[in-house]
Amino acid sequence: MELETEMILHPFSVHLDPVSGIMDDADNHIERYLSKVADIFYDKNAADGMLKENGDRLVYEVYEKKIPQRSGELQFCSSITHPGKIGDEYFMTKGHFHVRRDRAEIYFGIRGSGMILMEKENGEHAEETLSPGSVVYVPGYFAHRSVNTGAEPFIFLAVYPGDSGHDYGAIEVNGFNRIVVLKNGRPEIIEKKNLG
Ligand code: M6P
Ligand code: ZN
Repeated sequence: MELETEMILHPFSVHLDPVSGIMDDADNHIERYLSKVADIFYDKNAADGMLKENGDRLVYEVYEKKIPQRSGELQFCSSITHPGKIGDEYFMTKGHFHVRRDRAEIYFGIRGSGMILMEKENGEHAEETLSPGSVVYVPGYFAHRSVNTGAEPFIFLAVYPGDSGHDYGAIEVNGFNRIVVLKNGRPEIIEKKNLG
């Protein structure tokens, strides 16, 4: 019984600034710079060129609370993907599967606008736009990546089961099958296999 009581968290609240995306009292602040995520963009020369000409850039950041990684609890974080492009491809997150593949995730849009790319291991895919006030449901088994298609920071709250875990392995090797680029003045989803 002692152990069970210890496992019960004390209720708490945090403040998530809707303009900056900063979560007060976060336990973790993850910052992903272009130099560390350059490989996720399809135009490697454009990424290299940008690094050489403009130096490093913050592509996205995440503020999260430290919640026990067990079923029953909920992980949550604020996600801020900055505006920018590598060549014609928008700034985006690395993307991941959940270690426990069946675990779902909810995104609640706070600022800016973007697209959530989702892909299953069998190739099935879906894309949803996310903007302030909208909610995207990412079912289990879908890898998910967020893309900032706007001119301001793309900020949302993410909530997912405590024991989901992040699996980057397959994504790091193969990436996603689709990318989001600026074409004819608007975001367009392109199949990577159709790129020249
Ligand atoms: C969202 C959530 C987080 C994730 C973050 C960054 O906020 O899905 O769990 O960590 O995006 O994405 P990634 O981990 O793929 O780099
Ligand atoms: Zn996730």
